[in-house]
Amino acid sequence: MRIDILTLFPEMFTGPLSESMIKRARERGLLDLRVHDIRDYTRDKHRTADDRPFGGGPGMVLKPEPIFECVEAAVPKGTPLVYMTPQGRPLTQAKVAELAARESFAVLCGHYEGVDERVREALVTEEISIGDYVLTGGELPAMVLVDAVVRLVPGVLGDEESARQESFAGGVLDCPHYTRPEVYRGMAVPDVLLSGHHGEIARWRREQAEARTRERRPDLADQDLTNGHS
Ligand code: 4GX
Repeated sequence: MRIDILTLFPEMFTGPLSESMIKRARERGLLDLRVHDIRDYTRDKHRTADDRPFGGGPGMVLKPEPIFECVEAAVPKGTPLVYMTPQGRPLTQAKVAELAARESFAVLCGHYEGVDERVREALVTEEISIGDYVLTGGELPAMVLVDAVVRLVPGVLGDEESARQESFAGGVLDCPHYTRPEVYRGMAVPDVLLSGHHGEIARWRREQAEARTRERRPDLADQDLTNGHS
């Protein structure tokens, strides 16, 4: 899978996307991640990427020219371009799965008050929000999106993890987990997990997951995406 990132702050991506799972995916050739500095596509001597809004008001707006030129020079023709913004559709695991099934996409990270509307009209194919709160830029949202998508690319996770992730896709939260010791600071592991009765253990986990979902995420519980399974 190829992912192109367009940003004014390319250094932000070096840490998080060069560790752990994403690092291994890149090393193994499963992920071709390319980060482009929008400022490299400016043509004036001050490398100006933003300007004041027409009509007045606070803040700055990303200029169209460097973004158009970056897309045209660095991203293959026809590649979908996602714009990260609080005005976008809320990100869901279903959307993550849809993106993971594509061979490539690009992500534009806005800053300041956003991008010139002509970029959205002419270049952006979909707008995605990672939640109802306001960050300083689209870089962290882009990293969240890439991380969620890349872990669904075949071969990135081991078998165990791949099986586990189906649980949330089914709309139910995870059950509690325990490891040794059996008692820690007076807190004991539930007996059923030590019983060796696999049927009872599976039932306990399912009940715990359902109770948590009802209590913490009644919105998910009501959706019932499981179609009667699990
Ligand atoms: N989920 N941000 C975008 C620039 C901006 C400002 C105003 C459009 C209008 C965010 C989020 C997010 C911060 C990214 C502001 N763009 N992105 N940026 N929440 O908060 O995706």
